Amino acid sequence: MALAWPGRLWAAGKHRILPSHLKATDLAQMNPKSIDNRNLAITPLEDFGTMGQTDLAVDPARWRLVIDGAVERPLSLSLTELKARPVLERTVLLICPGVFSFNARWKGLSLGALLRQAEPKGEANRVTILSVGKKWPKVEHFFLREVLANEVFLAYQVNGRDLPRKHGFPLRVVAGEHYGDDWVKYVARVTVSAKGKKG
Ligand SMILES: Nc1nc2c(c(=O)[nH]1)N[C@H]1C(S)=C(S)[C@@H](COP(=O)(O)O)O[C@H]1N2
Ligand SMILES: [Mo]
Repeated sequence: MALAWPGRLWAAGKHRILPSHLKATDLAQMNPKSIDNRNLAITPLEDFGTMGQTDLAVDPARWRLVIDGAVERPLSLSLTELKARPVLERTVLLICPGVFSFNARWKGLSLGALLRQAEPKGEANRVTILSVGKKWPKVEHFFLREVLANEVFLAYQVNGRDLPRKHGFPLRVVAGEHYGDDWVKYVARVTVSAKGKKG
């Protein structure tokens, strides 16, 4: 047992390790940058909340993940190709601020490794992730450095099941240091660029 005093919040760098008696679904008021979920139980799938788009139908046989922008070698990969890559599996807490939270086991792959394969150009420092939907895709920006460090990755399974449609089938962002808003569902495209600032 790591916790000698039940209920005490220990400092782990800037992240407080939350005690195991806290329920992952009661943490919607917390800031993901300040907490550590290592002692929390996994939330069952039926207790997950959803936010925003929940009903996009993606045909996995036609879907591709495109990597483009400031890279030497743009990539286009099928779901089968992505699932053949080394697996990245982590328990990460999602917080939709003030609305819901849940702790899940996400299984997928390293976007950082994909980007290394695509070879970002020297000046590149930003990664933009877009969802499917030609007219109004969801668009979120990350630092290249956090993607290369696997702080941001891509998941095709949650709690041992293929990602349900409402949670972004076939592929979504997992970004434990970010609020849920940045966890793009129905990912289609990753564009690398060089910008002075995030956003
Ligand atoms: N494509 C897309 N991704 C999205 C959204 C959306 O509306 N469209 N909503 C975001 C928000 S605000 C949150 S909190 C999380 C919620 O993920 P969930 O619906 O799987 O719980 O998805 C994020 N990703
Ligand atoms: Mo959200």
